[in-house]
Amino acid sequence: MTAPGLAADAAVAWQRRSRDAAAPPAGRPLGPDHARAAALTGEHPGRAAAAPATIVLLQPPVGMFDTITRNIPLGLLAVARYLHPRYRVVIIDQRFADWRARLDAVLADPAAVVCAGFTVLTGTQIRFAVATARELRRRAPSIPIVFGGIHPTLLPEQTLAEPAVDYVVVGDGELAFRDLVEALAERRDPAALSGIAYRDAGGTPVVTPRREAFDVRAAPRLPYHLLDLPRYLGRSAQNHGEAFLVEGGRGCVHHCTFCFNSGFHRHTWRPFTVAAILDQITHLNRHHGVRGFFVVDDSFFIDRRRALDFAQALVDAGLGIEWCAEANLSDIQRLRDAEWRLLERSGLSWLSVGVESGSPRILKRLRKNVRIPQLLEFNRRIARFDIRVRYNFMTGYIWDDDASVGETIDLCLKLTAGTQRIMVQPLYISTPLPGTEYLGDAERHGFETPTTLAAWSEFDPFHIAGRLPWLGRRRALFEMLMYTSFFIDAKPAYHANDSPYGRVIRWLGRLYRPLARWRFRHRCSWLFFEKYYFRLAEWRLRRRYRAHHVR
Ligand code: B12
Ligand code: SF4
Repeated sequence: MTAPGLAADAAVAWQRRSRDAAAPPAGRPLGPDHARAAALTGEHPGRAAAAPATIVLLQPPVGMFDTITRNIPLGLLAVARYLHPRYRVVIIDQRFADWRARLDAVLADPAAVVCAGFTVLTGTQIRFAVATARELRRRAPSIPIVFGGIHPTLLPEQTLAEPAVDYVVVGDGELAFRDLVEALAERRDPAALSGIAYRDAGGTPVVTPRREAFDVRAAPRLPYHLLDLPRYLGRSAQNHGEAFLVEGGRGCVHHCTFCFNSGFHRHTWRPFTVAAILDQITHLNRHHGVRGFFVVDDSFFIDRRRALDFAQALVDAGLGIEWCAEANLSDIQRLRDAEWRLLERSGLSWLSVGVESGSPRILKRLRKNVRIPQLLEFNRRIARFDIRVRYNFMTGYIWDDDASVGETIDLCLKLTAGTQRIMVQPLYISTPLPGTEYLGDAERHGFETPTTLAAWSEFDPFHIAGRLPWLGRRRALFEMLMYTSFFIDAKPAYHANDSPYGRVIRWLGRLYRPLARWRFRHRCSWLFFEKYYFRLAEWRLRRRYRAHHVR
């Protein structure tokens, strides 16, 4: 039998290990019989006496966002919760300069490594993940390489066309990856497992049936000690001082056509319990001094009762922390003033609300259930509370015309007028992403969907415009709106850090705001120097990557 999904060298190594399977080497996890024997002899069950086998998990850089934030690699930590302590789990974050030394240390004993796993979003992360996977394959051909996360889940076959990828974990990684690791460690053929993809003996990708969604209520606490936590404290991309990621729920019941949720979570939502979210927050606050949290849950307010119970629990716990969350307007506009006051008291300092366009016609196309009059009413109400709001907008939609762009510009300026607390997310150019209905719309309008993993690596909002045929000569307009929108409100003040460079940015941002708003309103691309600010940021980022030895 040939090992599925293993590239040639790795397959040879797998077969060699399979032959030796009867006597697992010291340091390897034990099969059930050995585990029983180990329990009898008083050894730690499931582990040999020597060092446990290693699973190495890699977080590649994300792209431009690395200039302002380093969120914890939550996806990797989530899968690690079922591996540790049975295995030695090493999480390597390539956004930090020491990643290569840490990888070298792991590779000093490649035979101890059961597999290497990468987390991969669509966009820049793919480039770094593939480059590192190829290097790993060259240096340690016996180590099976696994890709997981949103992009490989949505396009498993295409991901497997990359020779350096042996397996894809499809969907929630917790149990599927645990089973795959066990199979690899015990030299079993993983072909029978659900929730994975591999290449068969002939090299054809095989995607096994998807697993049932992971029951998040059963999830044990994350093994935070696997990370060097102080590195992740501080500024975040959420326009907020500190916004440490804590999971609050998975999926979303809404049907927005551009969102990964329909392909990945299939319109379902799985909430963590209030107790579980609070437990993570309390632990992080008490033991690691974290004071600001971002509750990752695309539908946090869909169950109003749970959201308010969470707020009450925070008030009762008296931790004095701040938190922020994402919200759908239709869910939060029902909240009463007393409920907003409770949320305010609980430390809710930020809300991120998806609006997406100022045009009712476009909103209908996107199946976004936002009504502009209700949005304006909400905006007036929320101003009474000490809660900041960031509205998310995009432009460059297939159906955007002069009128709809004008409606979006007007709405952004109206919502943010005369306040430091209300902001819009930069107006990124809408990107057709895998697994979305919008990608189908885009194809019907002449968009060429990438056919390789590598081609998807160019899909980030800063570099997508050239690929969207419907933008035509208006590309410059949409790029101008994207870059200028960074400066039309108080964003620079929130994003800039306390370094001398950050202080200059903050000061320049305040000075420039009226002019940026004027440019934005009048769609003026003349003397468009904002773009160079981002070119400079990109240049600084490239230098940093080079210094970190990430290609
Ligand atoms: C935090 C976050 C970020 C962070 C970085 C996240 C990271 N992983 O590095 C920052 C702020 C930097 C960021 C940036 C961007 N993001 Co973002 N972000 C998120 C957010 C809010 C939470 C991610 C998270 O931690 N989820 C919780 C964890 C537990 O889920 P998970 O990562 O999916 O992991 C599970 C599985 O996927 C799997 N898994 C994941 N990794 C691995 C690895 C292995 C080995 C295995 C086996 C399994 C596995 O197992 C995990 C547990 O079940 C999501 C929204 C969401 N609901 O997920 C958007 C989201 C991921 N972002 C998205 C986007 C579009 C962006 C941006 C392009 C935004 C923008 N407009 O500029 C940029 C990326 C820029 C670029 N491409 O160059 C999209 C991604 C769509 C896609 N096709 O990839 C999402 C889904 C938002 C959305 N609704 O569309 N983002
Ligand atoms: S409400 Fe937000 S998370 Fe839900 S489908 Fe729409 S865009 Fe996606």
